[in-house]
Amino acid sequence: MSLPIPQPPRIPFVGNATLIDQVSPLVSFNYMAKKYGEIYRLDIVGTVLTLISSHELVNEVSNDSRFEKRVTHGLAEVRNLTGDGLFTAQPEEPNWGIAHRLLMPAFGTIAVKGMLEEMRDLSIQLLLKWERFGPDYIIDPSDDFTRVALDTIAYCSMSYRLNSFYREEQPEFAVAMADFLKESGKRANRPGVVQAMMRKTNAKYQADIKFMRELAESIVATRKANPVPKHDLLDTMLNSRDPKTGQAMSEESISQNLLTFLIAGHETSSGMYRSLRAGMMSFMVYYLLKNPETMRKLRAQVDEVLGNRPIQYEDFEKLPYLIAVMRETLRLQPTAPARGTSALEDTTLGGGKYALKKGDIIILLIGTMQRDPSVWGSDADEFRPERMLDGKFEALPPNAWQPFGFGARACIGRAFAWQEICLIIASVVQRFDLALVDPSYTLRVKETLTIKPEGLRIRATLRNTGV
Ligand code: MNH
Repeated sequence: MSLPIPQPPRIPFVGNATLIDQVSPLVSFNYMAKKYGEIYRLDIVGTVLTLISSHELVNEVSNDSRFEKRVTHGLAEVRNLTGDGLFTAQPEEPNWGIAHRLLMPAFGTIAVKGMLEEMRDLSIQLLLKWERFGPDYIIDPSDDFTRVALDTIAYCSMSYRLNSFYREEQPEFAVAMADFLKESGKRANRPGVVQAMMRKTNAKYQADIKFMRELAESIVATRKANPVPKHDLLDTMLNSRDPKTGQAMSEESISQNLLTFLIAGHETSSGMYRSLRAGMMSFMVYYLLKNPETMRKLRAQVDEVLGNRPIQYEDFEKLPYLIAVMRETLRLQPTAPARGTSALEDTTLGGGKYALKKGDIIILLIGTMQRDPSVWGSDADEFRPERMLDGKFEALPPNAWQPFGFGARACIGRAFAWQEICLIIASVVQRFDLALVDPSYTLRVKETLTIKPEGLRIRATLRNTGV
């Protein structure tokens, strides 16, 4: 006999929809996980979600032979732009397999190593900005990290310069993307009749899609007409073949995937376009400034390995403390804090305890899971990179740390993000003394599960090291 899955009381027609905060749904989801436990159900205007948050259940669901990603709700609306591109493809769509097999090597560590100098080009723009504005300038780290992250992916994927550091405002493209994503989320919660009447909103939505599509298509067309010896992701997509079927990617699929790279490394909970990497780097800076002993250890390692020369690929493996800080930051603040999957057949969870039906949608609350005391102990909420040092990290139970998703549909950009963040944070620590503008600044409880440290402001003073 299976146990009933807890569910808050329902209201006619809307079900449990009113329990979800419109600005930060994850705050509500995690609050309910505390109240109802490791598994609970919500009915959102007729769509039933099963939310899980313990390590045991997340580990069980992380199994490609029993569960698979299904693109529903807001993500299904994102298909209006990216179609069956990697991130928004349904598992049975053939273009997913073609793009996945063809692109895996292009996102592997060897290929990403070849992008180091392109990444450095953009990281230097950030370093120079902080240096030239000087120690009195108040930095919004999340803003400048967004500039560097967005420009880096546009440059490395299609050799396109967004030049965010040379403008006050976000590039037009980033604004269109943010508006598109925000509207996609809203559309998912609107009845069709209401949607049809919103003529102005719909026209703006279509215009944003058209603008982004045309930009991507023109970049592809220009490259096709004038082949240049650039080994970027666009080059790979135009010139490689799927090793399994021998097929090339269609031009449409190439455009959709270029746009996918800009979306998939992005978060949707703030109104702005913000990269997951920008969020992660901002949280790293926050934790380093709040934990001076950690900052001291990191600085000592960076100084010892790099001295005053620019970081090289070979240095990354000599900075295990930096890696531990990155892992621990993504544990406490996974910038993609939830993912969805679905049951392939009728099944049970927790050793027969909970019954699931084929097709049931399961939301994995990764942020809560990565603080499960049964894995992380009683200091699970504390920032302690020592627990992530080599050896200890490898000895963790499977899927206890899962900020990049799982299995076939796991993040393809992981090595890319990792290298870029190593490069930027090591260079920042090497070059600057950082300080909080308001030393009493703390992450507000309500915001710990949103994506960026709201209101974080810092100053950067050039160190006297000759770098
Ligand atoms: Mn990324 C999928 C997290 C950076 C491109 N990414 C995922 C998933 C998570 C994730 C979680 C799984 C989503 C799901 O199950 O529905 N990604 C991250 C994080 C960072 C990140 C935490 C940075 C930090 N991702 C990037 C970057 C790129 C990228 C950078 C592109 C260059 N991610 C992807 C793509 C997918 C993905 C593409 C979809 C892969 C697939 O389904 O085949």
